[in-house]
Order: sequence, then C-alpha cells, then structure tokens
Amino acid sequence: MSITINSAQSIFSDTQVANVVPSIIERFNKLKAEDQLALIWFAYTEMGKTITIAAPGSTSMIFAQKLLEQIKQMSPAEQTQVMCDLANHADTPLCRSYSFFTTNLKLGFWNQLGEWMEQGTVAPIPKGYKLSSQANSVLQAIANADPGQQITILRNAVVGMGFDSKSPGSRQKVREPISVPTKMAARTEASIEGITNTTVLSYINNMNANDFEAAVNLFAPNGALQPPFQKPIIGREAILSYMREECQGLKLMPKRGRIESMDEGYTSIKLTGKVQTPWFGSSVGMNIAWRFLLDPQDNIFFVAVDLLASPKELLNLVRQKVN
Ligand code: 45D
Repeated sequence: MSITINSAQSIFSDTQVANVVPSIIERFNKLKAEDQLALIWFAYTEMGKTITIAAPGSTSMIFAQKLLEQIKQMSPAEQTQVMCDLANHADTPLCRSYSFFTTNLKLGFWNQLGEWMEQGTVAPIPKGYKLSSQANSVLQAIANADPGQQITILRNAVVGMGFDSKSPGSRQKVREPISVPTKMAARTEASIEGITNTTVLSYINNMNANDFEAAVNLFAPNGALQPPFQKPIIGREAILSYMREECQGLKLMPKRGRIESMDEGYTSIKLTGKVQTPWFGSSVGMNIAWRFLLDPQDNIFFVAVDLLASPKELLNLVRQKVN
C-alpha cells in the first residue's frame, strides 16, 4: 500500500481536536443577521475586558480604507443595513469587495467598525438588544470555550461573511503588504523535548522568522498542509500563497514531540504546544498539535495543524495504530 495525502490524514488519529469550533459556527450561521452581529458584539466586548487586542498598523489596513470610509459617510440605518448584508452574504458591491479581502484585512475591517461603533461614529448595536434564545445559547457555548477556541470562532465568523461570487483561488486576493523575513542573526531556535529532526525544527524556525519560502522548500513538491478544520492545501505554490496570507507574525511554540517510523521509509512526528497570533500576542495561547509525515528524503509530505480540544491533549503524543 502506498502512502497518500488521504491516508496521511489519519496519522496520530486519536488526537482530540476542538470540534466545538465548527459546531458553534454551524449554529451561529443559522441565526438571523441582527442576532449574529449582536452576539459577536457581546462576545468581543466581553473578551476585550480580559484580553488585549492588538490592532494592525495603519499601513496594513490601507486596502480596507475605501470601504470603511464609505460606511462612515452613510446614515446609521444604512450602516446597520451594510453590516446585516455582510452577515447575510447579500450580493451587493460592498459584500463582493469584502470577500476579496484576506483574513487579516477582514479582521482589521471589523476591528475598525467595532471601534467606531463604540464611539458612535457607526451605528452601534441598539441599547438593550435582546438576543433570541438560540443566540443566547450560542453565546453561552462560546463563553464556555477556552480563549484559543473563542478567538478561532470569532475569526471564522468574520471570514465567512460577505458575498463570494467566484470559486476560491480563481481570483487575486486584496492583501496587506508581505513582511520581510527576520534577519538570520535575529532568528530564534526552537528546542522541542524529544525532537532533533532538522526538517521539523527548520519548519518551526522558518515560520517564526516569517521566512515562508524557506518553510515551503521543506515540503515535498506534492506535499500538503492541512490547517485546523480545513481540507489539505496541496503543492508548494498553493502553500506559499496560503502562508503569506495567514502566517505573518505567528509565534509557534511547540513544547514536546514524539517520532515514529512508518512503512516505506516514512516518519511521523507529532508536536504539541502553543501558538500565538499577532492579534492577541501573548494574552492568548492556542493549544495546537502538528502531525507531520516526512517522506524518506525527510521532506514534509503532509502536516496537519490541529486546534486541540483541551490542554490535556498537549501531553497525548501516542500514535494510534492504523489497521
Ligand atoms: O459582526 O504551522 C463587532 C497555520 C460586532 C499554518 C465585530 C498555523 C459586529 C501552519 C464586534 C464589531 C496557519 C495553519 C463583528 C500553523 C460584528 C502552522 C467584530 C496555525 C464581526 C501553526 C469582530 C495558525 C472582530 C493559527 C473584530 C492556529 C473580531 C492561527 C476579531 C490562529 C477577531 C489565529 C480576531 C486566530 C480573531 C486569530 C482578531 C484564531 C483572530 C484570531
């Protein structure tokens, strides 16, 4: 039997991922737009009391500025309508423009709207707004999730808004400028309990230096990267473009790992530890597992990044036998 991307997905298959995230998003998407907006407002402002949110520099927001200014000029009723349109995936020019934004631009766009809502420059959620009972129970479920899961839910809600007329990948995204990799002398070197494999260590070090070309060169030409709750992204070019969009300023902090040899000269390695996003810095640590499958040349054939269900999973490194 030869190893495929499909079979690679089941390495370390006893890893418990945070399934609450997709299940809450599914329930969230069924709510009416007003409830969605109010719910995120309550969740975001509640979180903001304990967690500092680091707004991106103004240069990275230039591309969202046109839409933001447009909204600022509108009447409060129109502003509320625009936000409902985004939540409803309405086919409007503004919702189409929004869907061209990268994840970070979408987040920055809403972060700005949130600030303006707080100041009253943009129509706020009406005082005393009552969530429906369904919305209330979704909000409760979010409150019960850990902080890393909470920010993933918020992010997925924001990413899912707008109107996308074309299939993904069929058009150029509007993105923030690509940051330059950290200078060699200023790079950090990961040390991971139980791991000396140079491919895996280089992967972590290059990602932490924003050196995505170097990170991608560690992959086999037909290798794949599987982000949390997503399908694998296959091939170096697609992975590079994904990393430029999603990985700037990430801090990967794997703590321990376990290595096992597989059939046909392949090696599987599982790491667990924390990841921080530049949006929340050290105030939120996400509990993460990386499940690597290296080919006989030690290239990355497959790596899955999982958001873990609970901190207990940080210690669970055993590979379940695949029959
Ligand atoms: O609707 O090794 C208002 C990969 C109310 C790559 C609002 C990775 C109305 C490989 C409040 C205004 C990337 C997979 C809205 C590693 C309303 C790899 C605003 C993993 C919407 C490690 C809401 C990386 C706002 C990971 C402003 C796991 C919400 C990265 C803002 C995870 C939410 C990053 C924000 C995450 C969420 C970032 C800023 C989860 C950011 C989340």
